Amino acid sequence: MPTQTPEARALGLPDDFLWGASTSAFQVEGAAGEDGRGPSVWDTFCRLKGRVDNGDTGDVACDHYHRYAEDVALMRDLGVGAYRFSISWPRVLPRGRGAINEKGLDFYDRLIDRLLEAGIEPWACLYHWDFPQALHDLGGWSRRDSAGWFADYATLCARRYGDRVKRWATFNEFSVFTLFGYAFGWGAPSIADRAEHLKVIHHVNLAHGAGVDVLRALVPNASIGAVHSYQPCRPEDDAPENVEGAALFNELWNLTFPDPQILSHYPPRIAQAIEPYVQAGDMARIGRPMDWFGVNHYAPVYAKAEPGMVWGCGFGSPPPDMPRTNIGWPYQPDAFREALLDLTGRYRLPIYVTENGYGTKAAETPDERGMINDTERLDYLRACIGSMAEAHKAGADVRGYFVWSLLDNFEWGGGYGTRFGIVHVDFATQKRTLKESAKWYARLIGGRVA
Ligand code: IFM
Repeated sequence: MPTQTPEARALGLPDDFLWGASTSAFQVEGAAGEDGRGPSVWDTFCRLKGRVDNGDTGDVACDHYHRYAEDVALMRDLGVGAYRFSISWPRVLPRGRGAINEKGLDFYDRLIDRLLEAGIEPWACLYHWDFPQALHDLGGWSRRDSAGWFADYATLCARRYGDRVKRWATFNEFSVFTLFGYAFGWGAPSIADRAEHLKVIHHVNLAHGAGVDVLRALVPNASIGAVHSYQPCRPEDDAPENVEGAALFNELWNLTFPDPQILSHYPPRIAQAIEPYVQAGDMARIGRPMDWFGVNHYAPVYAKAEPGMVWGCGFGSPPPDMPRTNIGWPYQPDAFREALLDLTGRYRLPIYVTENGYGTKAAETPDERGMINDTERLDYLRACIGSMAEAHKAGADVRGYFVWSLLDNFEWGGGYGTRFGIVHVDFATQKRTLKESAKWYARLIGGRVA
C-alpha cells in the first residue's frame, strides 16, 4: 500500500492516494509506419494542409515505442505509482478488425511487463482518439455496428493483457473527440454535421457499454472506468441567448456521455435531438455499472450562442480580468474543487483525476545549468492539487491524480510547439530532461530525484 510524503499528508490526502502520470499512444509512441501498424484518422488529419501547427505529425512523436524502458525508469525515479497509457487500436488491428498484428500486441506486453517490474500499476485506456482509418473508410462511428467493432477490439486487449492489467478505461474524453471531430471539424476526421455528430455520440456510448461488458466478462478483478473531460461551463455574459447557449454547451461537453453511462439517460436537450437514433434497450446497453469516474480537468469553459456553428453554440470569452495560461486557457485552479464536488454529487462514484496539467508555447529549453524553470506549470500544478485536496476535505471522493503529461508530446492541432510535459523532450535528439515541475512532483509523491 502506498504511503504518503509529509507534503502530501499535509494536504489531508488519504494514505492510499494514488499518484500517476498520463500519456496517450498517438501523442507519444511514434513508430507510425513500423512493425505493421495501420493508419489512424489522425495520421490522415496531420497530412491535411494547415490543420496542425508547423505541419507536425505523429510519425516519430516521443519515440516512446522504442524508448518505453527509459520512460518507465524515469517514472520509477519520479515515484509515480501508476501510468495511464492508451493502446493504439490500429497498432494491434491495422485495419481495425480482422487480421491481428502480433508485433503491435508485443509492444504493449513489453511495456506492461516493464511497468510491473518497476512497481508501477498499468492503467490502460482503449481509445484515445486514434481511430483506425480503415474503419472510418467503412463509415466509422456513424455506423451502429461500430460498437461491435470496438467490442471485438476490447476482447482482443482484455484476453491479451487482462492477466496483468486490472485498471481499464474504455475511452478518453468522449465529448472532446466527438465535438471537435464531428461538430466543429477542428480535429480528425474533420466533419461538421449535426446529424453525424448525434449518430457518433450514440454509437460511441453503445461502444462504451459493450466494452465494459467485455472487460467485466474477461478480466478477473477488473476495475473499470471511463475518462471524461469535465470543465465547469459558464455563459460568457448574462444575455439570454448566451445563457441558453452555455446550457446546451454544458450538456454537449460535460453530460452527454457520463449521464447515459451512469444515470442511464441523456441530458434534456440532447435527449430530444438524439431520439431518432436510439433503439429499444439501448439505454440499458449504455448504462453499465462502473467502478470509477475518470476526470480530466484543466479550466472552466466559457460558452455563448454562436449561430454559425452546427449546434448554434460555441466557445465564448472568459471575463477580461481572468488570468490566462500561456496558451490562453482560463487560469482558475479553484474551478477544480467545484468540478470534483459537482461530479461527486452527480455520479456518486470514486473519482480518479486522469489528467490535469499546464500547456505552454514557450520552448522551455534548459538553461546553462541544464535546468528548466517551468515556474508557471509548477505553480499551476501546486494550486490545482491544493484545490483537489480542498475538494477531498469537503467530501469529494477523489482517490488519485495523474499529471498530464509525463512527457512533452504531440499536442494534436498544436503539434510539438505546445508543451504539457513535466519532462522536457528535445524532439531533435529525443533527450529527456526533468523540468522543475517534475522535481517538485517527485518531492510531493515520494520520488527519488533531487
Ligand atoms: O493532450 C490532450 C489530451 O490528449 C487530452 N486531454 C487534454 C490534453 C491537453 O490538451
